[in-house]
Parts: sequence; structure tokens; C-alpha cells
Amino acid sequence: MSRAGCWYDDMPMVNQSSSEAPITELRDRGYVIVPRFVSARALVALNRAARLQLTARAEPLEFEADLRYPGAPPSREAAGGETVRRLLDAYGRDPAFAQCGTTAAVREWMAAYFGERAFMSRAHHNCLMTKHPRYGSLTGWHRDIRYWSFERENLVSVWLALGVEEIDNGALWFVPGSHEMAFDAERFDTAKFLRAEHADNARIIRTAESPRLEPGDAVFFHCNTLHSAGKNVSDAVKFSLVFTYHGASNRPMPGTRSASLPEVPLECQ
Ligand SMILES: O=C(O)CCC(=O)C(=O)O
Repeated sequence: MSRAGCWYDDMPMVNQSSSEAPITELRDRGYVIVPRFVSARALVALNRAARLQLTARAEPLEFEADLRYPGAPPSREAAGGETVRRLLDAYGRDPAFAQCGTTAAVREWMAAYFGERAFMSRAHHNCLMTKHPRYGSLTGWHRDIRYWSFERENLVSVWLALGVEEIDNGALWFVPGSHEMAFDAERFDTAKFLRAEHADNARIIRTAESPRLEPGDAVFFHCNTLHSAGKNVSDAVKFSLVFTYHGASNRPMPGTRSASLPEVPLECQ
């Protein structure tokens, strides 16, 4: 694992050469963990904002009951039906989140990865993800490209753990190298989840890893990396901040959800 600089200030950025190793790992494996990507001070601010936001329950929200993933309440009227899954538009929700998603370390990381100026999309992810005990659902194997319509399948998400993430509280699982794998359409269901019962898929899934994340660690992952996440069987809500980026030359397709909101250029302040 590599250290690539500190997200959201108070520790100096490390130089460019030391961020080459994680970028290479991201290219090779489709994901990379960057330990302690945010400073301790920033983490306190982000956690405070996250809890205030969940308490306030300000729109736009996405509910577990709306998605109906395995383990979710069957409707908003059912027990646990008001369980929030995503607090959407993290960028517009709290200045701490916005600063976090656009800070110099992210800008430099993405410019180095894409080889050009990068943009944050506000159209998907761009959220505070919560996973609740009891009513939080599990997420099947998928590629995030299912959410996107861009000229090229080349986007990178940054998933920041605001607390510990481990198997018991619904941590992410990744299939290393899966961003480069080619699949026939029939390997996925109509919602673009990988058919876990398919023998070849099952063989791939057996190679998956679930890295434990410490508070402040980030996972950078490619939009074609297969990943999933389990249920939260702990007794505390898990909070993660998630943003997605693409290079300036990779434009969202006109008329799609990906083009539905103004993007955020990562630029020097
Ligand atoms: O936390 C989870 O359940 C996984 C979320 C995820 O993979 C996604 O939103 O694309």
C-alpha cells in the first residue's frame, strides 16, 4: 500500500514521484488503498458534518427502500423504510465535503492519472453513503460504469472511509484486475449486476478482496472494477464520502443523466 498525500489540507502534499506507485497500482489492479488520505483534523470536521447531515435528513436523499437491494425494507412504509442509503449531492451539502472533493491532492492525483485536467461529476456518487445496521442492504457485484454515460469508460471514484470499514460493517469487496476483463452481456443481469450463479463469474468472485479501511483511508477505483459490499452487522452506522472524476476530454453523453448537472472543474484556488 502506498501513501499519496493528504486530502483536505493540514499536512503537506507529498511530491509527484511518490504518488506514481499508487497510480500504477490503480492502473494495474483497478483499485488502490491510500492510507490516511485525509488529515486527522479534516476527519473530525467531516465526521461532524456527516452526523449533522444524517440527523437533519435534508433532501436530496436516497432510501434503502427505493433501491430494494437484498436486505432493504420492502417499502418506505415498512419497518426501517425511512433508512437513508445516500445523502446525495455531498458537494452542495456542506463546504467541508466540497473542499474535500476538490482539494489540491485530489486535483493532482486525477491530473496525473488522466494526464489532463479533471472534473468531478455531480450526477452520481457525489454523496455521503451510509450503511445502517439492520436495514442497510448488501450491494451485488457490479461495475460503476452502469451509472454512467461518457464518451469513454474511464472514470475514477474516490471512496473515503470516515470510520473503520471492515467486513462486519459492510465494507467493499473488489476483484483485482477486473477493470480490464471483458464480459459478454449475459454475464450480467438486466440491472447490470454480475450473475453470481454463473460458474465463470463465481470463479472470478472467489478472487475478491475486502481491504479493511481505517478512518481517513481512501480507496481509488476504476469505473469498470467489479465490486460489492455486504450488510452492516455491527451496531453503528458506517459513513463514507464518495466522489467520481474524469478527464476533461472525456465528456458526458448529451441528454443522459451523466450530463444532467454542471460539473466541477478541479482547478487551483
Ligand atoms: O456500500 C455499498 O453497499 C456499496 C455501494 C456501491 O458499490 C455503489 O454505490 O456503487
